[in-house]
Amino acid sequence: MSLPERLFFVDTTLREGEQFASARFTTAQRIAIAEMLDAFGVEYIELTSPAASPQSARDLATIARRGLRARILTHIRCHMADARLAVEHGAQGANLLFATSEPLRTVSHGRSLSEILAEAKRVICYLRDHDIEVRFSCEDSFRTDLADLIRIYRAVETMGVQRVGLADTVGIATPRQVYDVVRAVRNEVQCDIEFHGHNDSGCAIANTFSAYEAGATHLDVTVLGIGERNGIASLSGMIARIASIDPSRVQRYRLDLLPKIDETVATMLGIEIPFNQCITSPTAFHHKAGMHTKAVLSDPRSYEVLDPNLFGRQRTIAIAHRLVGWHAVAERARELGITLSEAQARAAAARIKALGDEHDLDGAMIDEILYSYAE
Ligand code: AKG
Repeated sequence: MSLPERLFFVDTTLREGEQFASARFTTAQRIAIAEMLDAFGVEYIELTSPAASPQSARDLATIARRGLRARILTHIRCHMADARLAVEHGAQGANLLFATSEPLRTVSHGRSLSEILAEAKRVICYLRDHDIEVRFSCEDSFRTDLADLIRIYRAVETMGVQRVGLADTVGIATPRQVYDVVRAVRNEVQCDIEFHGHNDSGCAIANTFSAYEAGATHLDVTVLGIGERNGIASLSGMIARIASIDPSRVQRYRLDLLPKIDETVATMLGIEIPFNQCITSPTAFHHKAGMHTKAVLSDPRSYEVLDPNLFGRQRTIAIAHRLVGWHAVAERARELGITLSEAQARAAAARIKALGDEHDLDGAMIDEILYSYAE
């Protein structure tokens, strides 16, 4: 499968991620996160609006002045007041949003499409006059009428935006729907397309990937997928998704930094890296069942679509449990310098299985059993 060449990560850990339940990054933490993401190679770092709080405004200015390679964006409402703050605080780009779905228009601002476009024109022209890269996003795109979306995106393109954004704000979209909507927008505008997908129904990574396949160029991610409610697509998840199909698409990033980035942010948040996090979970490259360990010992590609070495990780083979297979037992014996015949390895595996039925096991117990066969 060949994947589109244009691929830009918009990391929004310092905006969407700050909306995660336990997030309250200090200035030093915000700088550390921005620097790690920059070293990793994300093309954009999105920061909380300077209108959100005084410290957010100061931190935007501080990070924008640091001379990072990544472009520093701020995420703002489509208001002149917010746009002025973005310019004053040195943002290089503004990610504008306006609620366009019927449910959000009703509870949020009550404006008509024509009023939305009139306001968008004022703000976009002001930002472009100040040489700010502009993206305009329809909040809750997937509950917005497709004809409305297209009308808005065509209009904002003529106003000079660099890209339009599609946001699955409530995590309701399916991968096929995302593909179809992005495709429809792709056919109507020439500018770049950004996608932002929430994980309420478990599709954030699949939807973001579907958007990419359909022509979205800019993919929103956060470290660990943190964000409002249960978050959006994670940086590690999107790297895993793309690398498992075509590693060349992500070879320009410092993939070996991913574990440190995830660990650092998890520590700042006071959480563990989730067990099901792609690439960086402690068990992401851990093999247990006998059938799996036998195959992986002979050729890791049998049960690994990603090479752990690419990410500075190592595979681990579990043997202290009742699902163990004799190949894994024989391999551990070899590591200990013990030569076992096949019959001995099978007998040792049978012993481990029987003990594993009775109680928990640990590595030291297994090694003791193996040494007993060596005598
Ligand atoms: C959302 O709609 O969930 C957002 O966080 C905003 C996304 C965007 O600006 O595209």
